[in-house]
Amino acid sequence: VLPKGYNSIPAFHKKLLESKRILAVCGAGLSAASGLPTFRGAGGLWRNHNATDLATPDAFEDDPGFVWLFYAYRRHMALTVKPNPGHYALAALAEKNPDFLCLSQNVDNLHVRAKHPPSQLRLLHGSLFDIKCSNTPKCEYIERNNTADPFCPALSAASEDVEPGQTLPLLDPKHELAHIPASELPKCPECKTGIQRPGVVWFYEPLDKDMLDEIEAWINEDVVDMVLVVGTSSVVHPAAGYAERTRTKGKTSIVTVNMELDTQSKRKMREGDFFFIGDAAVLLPQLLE
Ligand code: BJW
Repeated sequence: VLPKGYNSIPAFHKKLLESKRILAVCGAGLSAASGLPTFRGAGGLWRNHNATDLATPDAFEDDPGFVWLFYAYRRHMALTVKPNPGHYALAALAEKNPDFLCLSQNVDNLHVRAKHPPSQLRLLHGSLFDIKCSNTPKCEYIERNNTADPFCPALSAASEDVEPGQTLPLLDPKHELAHIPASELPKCPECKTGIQRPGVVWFYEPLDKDMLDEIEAWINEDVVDMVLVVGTSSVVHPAAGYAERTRTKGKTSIVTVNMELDTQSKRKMREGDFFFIGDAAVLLPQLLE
């Protein structure tokens, strides 16, 4: 049974006015209205591969050229689209409330482009525009905000523009791709042995320890009055655990904004929680105005 008033905007506004410390945990659904696909569900296939299967160190080791094409295409797309009203609403909340911290799993740089204050934003899974060395953590090379598009000549197929209504050959699984050998990918300028790779966090890789410590300290500093869980399937850890872990003696209100109300979320909801079903780009401006 859903709590009474779980989707009441006036009741939410009352709680928001009373809330001092607010945490947000965002996922791919926030950027969906900007035109970027999510990971799971219908949009999560890339050339017949599950996007999540390509986001692993093993996939990169097996075929760095192919995995790089996936990331080079996502870099190109992220540069092509714009932040949406949902990103701007979160950035405006951060400007208004210094006690608001936004944790985002998104690597698309759209929070940054919406001018979200950096001190109130933590990019849990890194950024498509950071470049690391594949010898990480042994080699600590990192280059921030590299927006080269194409990233290197061998990856130019990912940055082609096509006429509206046409499919980019790269995205058509029937179109065979030439194998890109590792020798055609840029080498790390520091250790000179590894190849460069996207500065994102793949499965089984640790998140940045200092960032995790900072988040932990923020959560433990005082009661968190509200957690906004926006456009995420909440299956990937540690991101998926923050909302429930932040609850203190029933005081914390967990507010979910998602296209779908799934059974697990239904089960977890308590009195005082909210669930708004719909597009985060439409709902967040209404909720946070
Ligand atoms: C809309 C919408 C609209 C659509 N409006 N909504 C504890 C328990 C169990 C497992 C683990 C655990 N701790 C660690 C693990 C292992 C693993 C993990 O979590 N596995 C689970 C899948 C079981 N975690 C890790 O490996 C992490 N590392 C780690 O913890 O290291 C230490 C360690 C390792 C191993 C064991 C134990 C400890 C690293 C996780 C890195 C995840 N990386 C990726 C790729 C990043 C790079 C890239 O972008 O390519 O991150 S995977 C992918 O999933 C990506 C996303 O950020 C992440 C989350 O996806 P997200 O954002 O939720 O997207 P979707 O598509 O799943 O959902 C979209 C949602 O939006 C849906 O709900 C839609 O309905 C909704 N929606 N349109 C509003 N318009």
